[in-house]
Amino acid sequence: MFERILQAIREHQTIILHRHRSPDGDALGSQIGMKHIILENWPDKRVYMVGDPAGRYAFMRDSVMDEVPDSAYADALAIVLDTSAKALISDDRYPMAHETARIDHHIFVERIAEHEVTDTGYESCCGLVTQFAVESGLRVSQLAAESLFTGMVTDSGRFRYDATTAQTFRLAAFLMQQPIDTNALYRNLYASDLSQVKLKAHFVDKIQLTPHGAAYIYTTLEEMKALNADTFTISRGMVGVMADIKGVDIWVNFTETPEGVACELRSGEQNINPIAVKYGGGGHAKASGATVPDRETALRMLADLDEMAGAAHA
Ligand SMILES: [Mn+2]
Repeated sequence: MFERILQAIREHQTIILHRHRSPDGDALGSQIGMKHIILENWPDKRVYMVGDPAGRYAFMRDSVMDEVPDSAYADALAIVLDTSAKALISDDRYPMAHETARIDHHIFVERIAEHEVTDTGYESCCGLVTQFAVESGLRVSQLAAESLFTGMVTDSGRFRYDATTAQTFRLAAFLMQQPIDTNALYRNLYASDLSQVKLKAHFVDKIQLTPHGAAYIYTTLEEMKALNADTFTISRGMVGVMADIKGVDIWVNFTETPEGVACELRSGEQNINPIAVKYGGGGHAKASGATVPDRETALRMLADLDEMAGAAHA
């Protein structure tokens, strides 16, 4: 499945790795993992990682991005990882590359590159990159294994989400042949400061229900200013406080930002992706996101989610 990408890597001396903006563990893990797979097997190639900073995943080793001049693209292969749409790619210079490739596990939105491997059967892009290494008979260094394992853990919700399959565990087992300090990893990923625990308590208190039992939280720009927190911490970071509530299958976190209202949609059973797509977003069947222009639009999305929750009960 990866023959064309493997060939493209062989044919290029410079490889530039892209992924989506506001990177999560899977975006960074696949980027760092791919970099170190290439360097382990072709030590004389130049491999660069580009994009916005690692943020809360800065604990990951080698997660600092490279400064790459435009001129580096001329002879390069650009590989876009873990990204479903062009607009989401961090560092939009990838079309300047001599050749382009993409590896992704999101629901297909549009073609991005010349050589594409997209497969929603994988819980994470890191799983796909691991499969690439296994299938191609490539050596995987300890750092690559640790990075890829991190992305598998974060995108599978600690091996809990539906997308977790026998294949997930088979590839995780392959990576675990290298020494990976899972205690340190899980502490870095899931231990919270007391202030974060208190922030969660505040958001638990804000949970509301629609008539048909969809849960939601709405945070205004004024509240955001008072909280002095970034959008990611609130939008992605707090949507989880609504998970695992009995009788609630659909939940959404609305966060006002200067650019619009960030919407994080989640579900336990239903496919909420079409509603995210209807409002210009995307993602997965049970975890999607969108940014809508204003509160009125956000409330229309909430009405759609409420209707879906109602139809499920009927
Ligand atoms: Mn991913």
